[in-house]
Amino acid sequence: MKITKTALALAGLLLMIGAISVVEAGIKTHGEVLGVGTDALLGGDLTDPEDDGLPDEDTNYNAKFTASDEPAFGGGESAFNVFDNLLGGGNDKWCCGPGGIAEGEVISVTAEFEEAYVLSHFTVSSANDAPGRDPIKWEIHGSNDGENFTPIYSRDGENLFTERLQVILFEAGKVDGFDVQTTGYKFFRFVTMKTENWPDGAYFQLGELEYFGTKVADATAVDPKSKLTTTWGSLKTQR
Ligand SMILES: [Ca+2]
Ligand SMILES: [Ca+2]
Ligand SMILES: [Ca+2]
Ligand SMILES: [Ca+2]
Repeated sequence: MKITKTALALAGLLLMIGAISVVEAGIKTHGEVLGVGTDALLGGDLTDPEDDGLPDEDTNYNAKFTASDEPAFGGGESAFNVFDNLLGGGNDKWCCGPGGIAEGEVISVTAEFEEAYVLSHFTVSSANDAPGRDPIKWEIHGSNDGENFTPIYSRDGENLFTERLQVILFEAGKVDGFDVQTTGYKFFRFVTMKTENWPDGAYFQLGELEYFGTKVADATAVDPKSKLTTTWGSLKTQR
């Protein structure tokens, strides 16, 4: 009887541990849908805390931007439209890549800040048309020299977007694969490796990116592990 009771208690304990594990695992998500359209954006992100950046020119932004393709605001579906605080077609989005994404090729856009920030959360938004152009394999990287980049979050799977112009929030510690950050970075890069259309047409589009974080006092601090991780150079040579 005593053994049975002990066994039952043990079984109960194991069930409890199992249930807690499931609950803990359940907390981790692939991101939280905030809604659809410009109004669903959080606003005031690090690239433009005042939300006063001009939608079609590089004025009033608090970061320097670079991109692997179409590095401009406005004048077309240019790369920096992912920072213009707007969700819509045309000059509100970045489309459509240099004729699509070939195998081993990447499409990237980078925001450089004067000081380092520890990334706490970010939003990624789909653009207005074909879901097949949405990034399905993509990563957020951080760097302090613009050359050595450390992956912060990697996504490779089914399309997360269920609607057009949809805003999805990724919070450190709450999203599977996006741990609470301890290293600050001056550069944040969004890299797309694959869309659903790949390899047939393989066009790409993205509506908006928002980065949020806390300023680091020592901006020169570089995580030594970053030297062991993927660099832009090695990504390029894989082409
Ligand atoms: Ca501004
Ligand atoms: Ca913004
Ligand atoms: Ca624009
Ligand atoms: Ca935009």
